[in-house]
Amino acid sequence: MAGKAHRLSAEQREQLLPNLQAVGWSDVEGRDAIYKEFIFKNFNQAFGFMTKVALQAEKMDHHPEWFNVYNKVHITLSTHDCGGLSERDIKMATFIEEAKISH
Ligand code: H2B
Repeated sequence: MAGKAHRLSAEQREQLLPNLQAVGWSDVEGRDAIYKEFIFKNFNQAFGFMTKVALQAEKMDHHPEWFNVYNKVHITLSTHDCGGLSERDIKMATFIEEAKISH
């Protein structure tokens, strides 16, 4: 992804984070990151979702921290390059919400 990542400003946080909190993303304690747990019908659904997210992550050069067992996918988003939340995490979370709807 082009350009250097910057931590979200207070104004950006006020504007952007409530939308994600409303659909189940929460703040990670002790870290500038967001987290959500997804549950699917089975492993095929979960892995299909993960495949979509993985391809997008490669395109964006922005990768989730995630954990999967069977039908559960736990995702943490943060930008390592700037040590916290950036616009890249908001874009990724938004993509993830869209990818989930079609699964
Ligand atoms: N993913 C995330 N989540 N944060 C980053 O800062 C990041 C990344 N940086 N994927 C990218 C890769 C960087 O390490 C490479 C070298 O572009």
